[in-house]
Amino acid sequence: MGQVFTKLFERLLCRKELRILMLGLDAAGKTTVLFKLKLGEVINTVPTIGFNVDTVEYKNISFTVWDIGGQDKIRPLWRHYFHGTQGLIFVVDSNDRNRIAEARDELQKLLNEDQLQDAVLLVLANKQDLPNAVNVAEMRQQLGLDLIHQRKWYIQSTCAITGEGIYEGLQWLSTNIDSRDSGI
Ligand SMILES: Nc1nc2c(ncn2[C@@H]2O[C@H](COP(=O)(O)OP(=O)(O)OP(=O)(O)O)[C@@H](O)[C@H]2O)c(=O)[nH]1
Ligand SMILES: [Mg+2]
Repeated sequence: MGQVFTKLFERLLCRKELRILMLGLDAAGKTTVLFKLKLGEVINTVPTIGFNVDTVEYKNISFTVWDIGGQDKIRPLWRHYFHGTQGLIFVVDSNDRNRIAEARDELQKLLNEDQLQDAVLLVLANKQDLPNAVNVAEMRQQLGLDLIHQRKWYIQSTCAITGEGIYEGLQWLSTNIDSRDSGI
């Protein structure tokens, strides 16, 4: 009951709370994105075994971001975090040309998940600072994004180290998730 009132109150104040799930292959840069958003600085990351969760305030929106480790052995754990997801951020290492096909396969699996049917999709083509990085147009094609018609999606080029592009991504999420769908 208390929670219902809190949500009503937040709605009256036009505050939004969004649940965001951030996934992608290991070493794509997810944790770097999260730390950059939270602290505004780059922290040396170690591979995530399990998850990090943090709340990021941007404009009048509170993003609860779940960052789950991407190593192949722990990918089966991803599904435990699907419930209630309004926005999926899928991070890809644009410099890791050999694993773009693997990233595409994992993304396709996610898009087929029942619990993620209502989630909008933001792809971060990360590590754009590296000279061998695949550009956004190529990434979009290689991930098969143009074949997605049933959901809102967007691809943003980013460099998690400098933070370039990350806020543009949040901005897109904030305007494309209809918070009325979150229900009270
Ligand atoms: N050059 C460059 N390096 C990056 C960028 N983003 C992340 N990295 C580096 O890539 C490595 C992996 O980054 P993480 O953020 O730990 O990757 P992750 O996706 O959280 O990996 P898992 O936790 O194993 O799933 C680290 O050494 C980061 O410093 C980027 O935009 N550019
Ligand atoms: Mg990590």
